[in-house]
Amino acid sequence: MGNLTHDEIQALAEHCEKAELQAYEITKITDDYPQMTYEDAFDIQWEARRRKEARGTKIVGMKMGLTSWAKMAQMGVEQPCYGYLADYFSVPDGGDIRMDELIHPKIEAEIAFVTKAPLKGPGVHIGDVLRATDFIVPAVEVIDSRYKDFKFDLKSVIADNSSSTRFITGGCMASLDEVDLKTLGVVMEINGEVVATGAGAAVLGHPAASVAMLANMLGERGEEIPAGTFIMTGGITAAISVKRGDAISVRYQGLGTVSARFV
Ligand code: OOG
Ligand code: MG
Repeated sequence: MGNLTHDEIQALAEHCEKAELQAYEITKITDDYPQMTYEDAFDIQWEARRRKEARGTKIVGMKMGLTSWAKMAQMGVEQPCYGYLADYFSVPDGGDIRMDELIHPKIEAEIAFVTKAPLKGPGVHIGDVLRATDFIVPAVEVIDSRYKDFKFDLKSVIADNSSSTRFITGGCMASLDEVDLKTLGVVMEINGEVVATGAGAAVLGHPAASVAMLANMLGERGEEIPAGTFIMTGGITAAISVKRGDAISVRYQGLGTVSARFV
């Protein structure tokens, strides 16, 4: 059920997307629209996505967020959310990320899936996801909530495309029988210093559960995950703030290193 009008959805999508494109802070939407529902929040996210596609931007994948206890505790939110990834979010491994295009970025170590068969909820489970997975790759997500001081509630963050802004994909892929995603370890370093460590099971017990949840959440809107979709399953550890000049590198057990520099 939605409580906002069509015009309010349009205006709020423009409001959030402008803050993203021009890198400025806004206050959380529920302050001004306390009656906003989850359906309204997703309508705002999908409207911003539609606006981007209408300008020729390509959607290149999806992400789940707030899928680990570390992240849920850090943000004070107890439910996962999803967002889309646009073509210009993608940064090559070893590349530069421009601080002047962002507000207050943080980095997250994630496992990404690439599918080979469609997944459509409701009722999608881990078994379906494992069967539909082509391969996995390591990824680092850069999040940049448009909300002041990263302070939001779940509805507001959904409307803001779940804080999505940049991502870096590693070049080392694995099939699911080559890795144990529950015990797969990650070590995050900034300027050579270890800042966070974790293992895949932090993400809903198994990162494939995150893909299943995405399929089921999309199913509620009649949408599916098409074959060939790149999906980031959510930060394994808490997100770590970065500043200009930082060199980041995340090591994934058996899957190499993903690195970037904030300039
Ligand atoms: C929301 C996005 C969280 C993740 O991997 O948990 C996210 C936020 O914390 O700003 O991408
Ligand atoms: Mg993330």
